[in-house]
Amino acid sequence: SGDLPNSLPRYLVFMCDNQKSWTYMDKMCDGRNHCGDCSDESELLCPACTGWKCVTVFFNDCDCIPKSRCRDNFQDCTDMSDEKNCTK
Ligand SMILES: [Ca+2]
Ligand SMILES: [Ca+2]
Repeated sequence: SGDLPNSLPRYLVFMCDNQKSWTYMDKMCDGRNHCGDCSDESELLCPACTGWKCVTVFFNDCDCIPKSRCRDNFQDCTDMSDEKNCTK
C-alpha cells in the first residue's frame, strides 16, 4: 500500500479503517492482513471464519487461520490452540 495512484479506479480499492492504508478489493477477506489493522479482514465485511479462530502470533495474520495450519507442528496462535485444540 502507500499513496493511492490517481489512475486507479476506486471500485478496485478498499480503504482501510485507518484511512491511510489501502489495498485491492480482491485482497479483502483472503485471511491475510493487508491493512495492518486487519480492517480488510473485518468480521463485519467478510464471511464467517471457516478455519480456526484465535489470537495469532504473526503480523500477516488476523484472527482466523486456515484449517491447513491446524496441527502442522508450527505455532500460529498465541495460546497454541491451533496445535492443541484445532481439528482439521
Ligand atoms: Ca486481506
Ligand atoms: Ca499451526
